[in-house]
Amino acid sequence: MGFSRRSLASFLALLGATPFVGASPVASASLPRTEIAPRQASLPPNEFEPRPGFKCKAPEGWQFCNAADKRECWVRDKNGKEYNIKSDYEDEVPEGTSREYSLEVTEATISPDGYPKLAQLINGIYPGPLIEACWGDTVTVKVKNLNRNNGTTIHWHGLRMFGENHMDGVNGVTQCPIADQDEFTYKFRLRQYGPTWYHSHYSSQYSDGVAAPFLVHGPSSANYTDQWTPIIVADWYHDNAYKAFHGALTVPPSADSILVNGTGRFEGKGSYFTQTFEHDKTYLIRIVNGGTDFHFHFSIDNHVLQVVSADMVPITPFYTNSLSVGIGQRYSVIVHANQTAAANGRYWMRTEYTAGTCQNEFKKLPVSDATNQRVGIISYKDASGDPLPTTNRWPAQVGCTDVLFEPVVGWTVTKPQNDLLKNAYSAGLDSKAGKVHGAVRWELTETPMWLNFSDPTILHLDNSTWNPEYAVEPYNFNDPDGFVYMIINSGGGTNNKFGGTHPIHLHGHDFAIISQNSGRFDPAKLPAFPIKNPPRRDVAMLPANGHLVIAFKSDNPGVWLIHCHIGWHAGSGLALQVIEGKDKILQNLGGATSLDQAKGGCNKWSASMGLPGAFQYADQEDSGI
Ligand SMILES: [Cu+2]
Repeated sequence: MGFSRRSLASFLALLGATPFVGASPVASASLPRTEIAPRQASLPPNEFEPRPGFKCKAPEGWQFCNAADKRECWVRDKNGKEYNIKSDYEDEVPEGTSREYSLEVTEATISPDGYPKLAQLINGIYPGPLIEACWGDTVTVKVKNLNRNNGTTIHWHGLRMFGENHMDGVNGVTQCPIADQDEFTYKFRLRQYGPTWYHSHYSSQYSDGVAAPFLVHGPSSANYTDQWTPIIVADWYHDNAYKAFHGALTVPPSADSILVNGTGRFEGKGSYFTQTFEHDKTYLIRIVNGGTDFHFHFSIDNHVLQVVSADMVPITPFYTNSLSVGIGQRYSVIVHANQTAAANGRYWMRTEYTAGTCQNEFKKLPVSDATNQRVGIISYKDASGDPLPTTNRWPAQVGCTDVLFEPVVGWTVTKPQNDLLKNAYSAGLDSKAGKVHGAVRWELTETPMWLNFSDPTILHLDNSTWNPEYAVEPYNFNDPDGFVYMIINSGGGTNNKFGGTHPIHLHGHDFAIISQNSGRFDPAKLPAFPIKNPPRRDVAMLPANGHLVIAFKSDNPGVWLIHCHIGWHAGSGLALQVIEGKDKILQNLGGATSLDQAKGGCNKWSASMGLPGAFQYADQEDSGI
């Protein structure tokens, strides 16, 4: 098909016809409607505006092919090779451009819900600035820490970081915290596309505001006319997050309000998140759960959600009226603005939660108070009259389970390379082990994680053993196309742990979900091999007293964290480090000098610790992540 299109374009060019800018010819009436090229008359074919004012750029001779009625296509190279929704993005990534961003982490008082709080911020705002790029781009981000009392790092959540483990931004694992006045330059290639976020991995810091949206433009499995940049939905704590964590060591803290892109309400103050719809347009809405202890159900009254991607995995579209979003998970949904039900033209957007095993109940927003879990107002362009919607919610959706879906590009998962029983873990609260570092802690191995910021694992690749508190698990397997399995049971284990629901997040990989259910996993009950196209993502829910079995490809040597994304649980110690292909890591990163920046950063961090007001080890009361 690509060949015939090129031939037609060349033919038209020979005739002197203007072969339009963009992708394919519009001159021929015989072409189906989906062949209409994007309207970007002022741009050369190798440039494209996915949304007004933001430009994607491919090399000379390439042509973008994405348009409102052809979202499955992205770009064609000089030879007509097409990168589209069916491209296996693990192997095929288009050439993009280079982009640079500069971030500063500071401290300032903000009142996102009408209640002032001394927050930690990126470039002075919460959420921090959107990092926006296109599939195949290389991004360089300089992060400067201007926060006297704290270190920082920035983690690029859900990005594969293929061969870029040293850019993963986890203190104690891939680098030391960035010291006050110091900076760290992250550089990585965007091999996937879709919405995500970036956040501090320095203790509880992201809960205080060091979090921001990240968007990689690319193709979509369904068409849309308009789009929102990602919205971050999170629980917000008026207490300083470190203080809240300190409380969490005995009693889990309660959040105060729900923020949608930094807007929320508390005791009658603050405001709703607002957006406008135009009749008959279709909106690509990107939702990020950037919470600390908040699992929500997203819905818009009277509007159906067409779900097109989960985490950064494009999926066969499905419809739902309410979507369950765990912490760290991302979804793209398309909403058709086709409603006339509300006389005043306004509709509620809701983020409803389920207390209990999902999360702790909010202080002044009980789970039964559905009224105040209405967080946004969608107004049609012709809306008039009552400024508040009067619409009713969809039938109640509860629980904290993941939806099932089918990726567009499927994996065929073969049997495990590893001995399953050696990589089975129990996630839970280790009450039997008693107090560790002064508290009863959550853990994934039989030891709660406890990292020394000044001594990241990546600088000790020659070790054959590690401090048990680093919770290091070596994974040395040889077949990069083969699969490594990990069994995570909730509760139980030799320490007879208390189970719970946990959003489990793996760095550096997507994983296939092999089993996710109630009860302990029985290895005798593995499905028949090969497993064709299971759901795949980078955060999945571990059900309370149930199990989650994941399989990932051991194709990305490095030190990768897997952890619960409930901030209090990760801080308590529910994490382990996968050391993947230990002997290949350095070579994979580009040799020993690739760690020079990490080493230099550690020297500055160690020196800074003696300064008054700065972090001291005596102050440490969490795992470090
Ligand atoms: Cu957890």
